[in-house]
Amino acid sequence: MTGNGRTEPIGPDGVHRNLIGGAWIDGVDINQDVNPSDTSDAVGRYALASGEQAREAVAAARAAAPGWAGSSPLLRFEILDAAGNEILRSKERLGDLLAREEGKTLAEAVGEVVRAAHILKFHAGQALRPAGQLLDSIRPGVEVAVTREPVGVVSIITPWNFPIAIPAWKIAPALAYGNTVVFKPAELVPASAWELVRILQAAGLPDGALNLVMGRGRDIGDILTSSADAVSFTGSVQTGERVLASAQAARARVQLEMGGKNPLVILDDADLDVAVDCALQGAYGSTGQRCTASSRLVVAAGIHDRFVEHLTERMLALAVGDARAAGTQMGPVVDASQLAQDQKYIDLARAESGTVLGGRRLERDADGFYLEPALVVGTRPEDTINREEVFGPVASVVQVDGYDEALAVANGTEFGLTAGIVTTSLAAAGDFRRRSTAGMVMVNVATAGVDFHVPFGGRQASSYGPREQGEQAREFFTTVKTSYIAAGRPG
Ligand code: UN1
Repeated sequence: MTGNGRTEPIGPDGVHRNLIGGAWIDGVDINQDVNPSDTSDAVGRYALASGEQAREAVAAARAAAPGWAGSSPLLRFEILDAAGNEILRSKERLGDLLAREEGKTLAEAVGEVVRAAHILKFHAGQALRPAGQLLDSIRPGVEVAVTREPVGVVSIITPWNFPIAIPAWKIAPALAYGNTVVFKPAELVPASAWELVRILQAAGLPDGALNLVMGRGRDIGDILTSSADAVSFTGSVQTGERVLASAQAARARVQLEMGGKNPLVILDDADLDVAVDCALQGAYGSTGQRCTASSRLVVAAGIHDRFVEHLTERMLALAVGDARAAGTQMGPVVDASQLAQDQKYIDLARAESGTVLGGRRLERDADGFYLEPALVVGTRPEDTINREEVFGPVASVVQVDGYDEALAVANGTEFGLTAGIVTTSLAAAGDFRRRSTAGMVMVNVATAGVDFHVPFGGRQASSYGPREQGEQAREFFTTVKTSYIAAGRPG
C-alpha cells in the first residue's frame, strides 16, 4: 500500500480508483457503470477492490482511528460543512450523474444530492454539539462524568436506490462522532459514491479516516462485516441477515435497514386529491424503488372506486422515459434483474388477484429498462403481492370496510418501516399514529420522502439496531463512558 495520498483519483486508463489509507489505488478488476435509461451509454469505469484490499482498508481505518477520534470537533465540523457546500455547488453535475447511473428523474436526483449536502451540514453541526453529563456521585466528594466516545472502525454498506443520500447519512455521523470508515457502495451505482468520497477527502480528511472499497459483496462483504467495530447496512432482508450474523459473531454493533411493505390507508373521509397525490408519489416516485414506498393501498369501501379511478388515470398518464429527459416523470427500473423481479410479481399478481392495470414493458428510443407503473386491484391481504417487497413501480389495493379493518390490514405484515393514513378525522389519525406497528407514521403525507434531521427507521423485519439520522444517530455511532472522579487526598 502506498498511503502517501498523492496518487490520482482517476488512473491513466480512466478508471476511478478506490481510496485506501489516503491513497487512490487501482483494483483487481473493473466495473462498468451502465445507464439504465440507455444501456449503450457507459457512465464510467470503477475499480473493483479485492478481499485483500478490503483488509488493507480496514487496517488503514484502524491505524487512523486514534488520530481522528482525538481530532478537534471544529475540524470535523469544517470538513463536513465544506464537503456539504461543495456538493451544493455541484448539485447539477452530481444530480445528472446520479440520474444517469440510477435512473431516477433529474428532479429527484438533484433533490437527493441537495439532501446529501444538508445531511453533511447537519452532522457537521452535530460534531460541535456536546452530549455529556456531569453529576454528583451518590458518594460524597465524587463526581460522575457520562461521556460519549467514538465506537472505532465502522463498515458502511449501502444500496443502489439512494446512491448519495444513504452513504451521506451513514458516513457523516460516523465521521462527525470521531469514527473512521470503510465504505462499500452498491456495485450498480459506484459513480455518486465515488464523488462523495472524493469531495470529502478533498475537504481535508486525514489519510485513512474514510476508505472507499468498491467491490462485489461476495468478495469483500464478509471481510467488512467481520472486522469492524460497527456495521451500518441498508439493503435486502436476505443480505441483512448475513450481515447481522457475521457482525454479531465478531461482537460488532449492527444497524440494519431492510425491506418494507408499507401501507397507505385511505379512509372514506379522506380528501380525494390528497389521497391520490400521496399514493402516486409514495408508490411511483423514484420508480417505486425505495423501502419507504407505499406498496399497499388499504382503501375504505366508500371511497374505493373513486380513488382507484383517479389514481389509475394519473398513474397511466405518468411520462415514463429517459431519467434525464425534460418532461420525464418516472425513470426506468435500475437493471435487468430488478425488471425481471418486477415483472415476475406483476404476473403473479395477475394470476392470484385478477386485475393489473398498467404494468406493461415499454419500448423507448434507447434500449433501457422501461416499465409502465402498475396498480393491482381486488387483492386480498394474504396475496403474495401484499406480503413480499417488489421494489418497483407496483402497488396493490386492498378494499376494507372501515378504520378497524384498515388498521388490522396495515399492521398485518412482518415489516414495519413506514405507514400512512389519509383522513380528515383527527381521532382516526391519532389512533393510527398510536397503534401502527411501523417505525414512521405519515398522516396526510406520502409514506416515502423523509427529513434528515429526525430519526429514520422501522420495526420488525424492516430494521434492526438503533435509529439512523437526526440527533438519534449518536446512539449508534458513539459508545458511552462513565467516569468516577474524586479530588484525591490533598497534600
Ligand atoms: C426516503 O423515502 O426518502 O432505501 C428515503 C430506502 C430508504 C430510504 C428512503 N432507506 O428506500
